[in-house]
Amino acid sequence: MYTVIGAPRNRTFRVIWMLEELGEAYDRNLAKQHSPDVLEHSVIGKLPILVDQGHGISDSAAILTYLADKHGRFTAPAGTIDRAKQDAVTFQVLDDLESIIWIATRHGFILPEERRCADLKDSAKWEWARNLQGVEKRFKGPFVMGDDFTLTDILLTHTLSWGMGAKFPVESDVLTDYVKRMSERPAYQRAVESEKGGVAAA
Ligand SMILES: N[C@@H](CCC(=O)N[C@@H](CS)C(=O)NCC(=O)O)C(=O)O
Repeated sequence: MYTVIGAPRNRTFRVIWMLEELGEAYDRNLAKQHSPDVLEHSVIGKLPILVDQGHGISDSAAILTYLADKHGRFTAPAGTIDRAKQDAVTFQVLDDLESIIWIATRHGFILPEERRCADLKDSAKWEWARNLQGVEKRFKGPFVMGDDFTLTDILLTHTLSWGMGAKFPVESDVLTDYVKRMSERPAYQRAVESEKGGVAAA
């Protein structure tokens, strides 16, 4: 039984979705960032944390990779060319999309007011739109890496949805259709329900 630490409606969703895809049992601790339960497992205090056998693992992409490798599903095997290509797209999503939306979010309402740059959003939106083109160029379909659903689909779908929610347009029929298809997956829907109730599933 895994434990997922993380209040709802943030990157914790990625971990819940992965566990639902795997059909693995988990319970949830809805602790907030920098709370004692989080700091017990990660000195940087960020969410999410996966606790497995008493060990806390931080960083959503690392957690997804760990779970995929451990269960031998939703990833190309480590040490293969296919895995190197999958990792490259994973880092592209983190570098080119997540970093943009995350900096805009921080400057929107997270940083102390005196540290926020009010005019950053326009530039971030321009860069987001430009970088989406790069993601679309690499998108194979029906999943981002081709025929198989991988952890990179979880990262990409969550990041695109995050952007759409923050009014960062996704002007690509391929990618909007993709997000729609991914969000119709039963495991995604169960993760949404878990987020609403904040209780364990599977
Ligand atoms: N790269 C990390 C980022 C984690 C992160 O920044 N989480 C946010 C919530 S989604 C957080 O805990 N923020 C608190 C902080 O930045 O101190 C991941 O993907 O898990």
